[in-house]
Amino acid sequence: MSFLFTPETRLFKHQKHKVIIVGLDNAGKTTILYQFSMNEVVHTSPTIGSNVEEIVINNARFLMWDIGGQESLRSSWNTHYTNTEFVIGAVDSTDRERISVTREELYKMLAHEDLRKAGLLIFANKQDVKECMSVAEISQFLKLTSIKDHQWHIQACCALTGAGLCQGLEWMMSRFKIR
Ligand SMILES: Nc1nc2c(ncn2[C@@H]2O[C@H](COP(=O)(O)OP(=O)(O)OP(=O)(O)O)[C@@H](O)[C@H]2O)c(=O)[nH]1
Ligand SMILES: [Mg+2]
Repeated sequence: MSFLFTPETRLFKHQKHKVIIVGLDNAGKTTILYQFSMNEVVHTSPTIGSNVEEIVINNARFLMWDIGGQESLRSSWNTHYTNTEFVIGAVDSTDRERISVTREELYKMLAHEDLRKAGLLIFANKQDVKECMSVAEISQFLKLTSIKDHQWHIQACCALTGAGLCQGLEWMMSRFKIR
């Protein structure tokens, strides 16, 4: 993945694009964040509150917020929404039991006024696990084709190896170019 990450430059110095990473607990959000920022897998424990990292990709600066996904924390996700340009929704592709909870949280979030203009990148994470849900299944469960008021994209990935993360970011970057 490292080809996307460039040393900090003075270009776009003042432009910081805010990205939030949300999803149910155990989806892999923190693992994704540190793959982006350090290009390695870190040992994680459930996030209480949030982690934030500044990441520079092709001279664009991103402030990426990884927000804890436990049930008791979800009602405060909205305190992070102001000025968010992109939402990364992390889905545990092995978690069939809670895909309907994911859907509920997704639509609650997308209805929020502060995210009206935000793009949505869904990472179907943990694709390394046998018999996980495919991108097509997750798209169907989440009814993604019904989303008309946000630009969205779903990408299969494995945060442990980093597979697919780059492609997701490339889609995100391509959206920035047209805005
Ligand atoms: N097999 C597999 N495990 C993963 C993958 N990504 C993350 N994990 C594991 O899933 C567990 C949870 O990952 P976290 O990144 O802590 O999950 P989180 O979404 O930040 O969870 P909260 O902070 O509780 O909201 C950890 O044991 C990770 O190592 C993946 O792609 N494949
Ligand atoms: Mg976490």
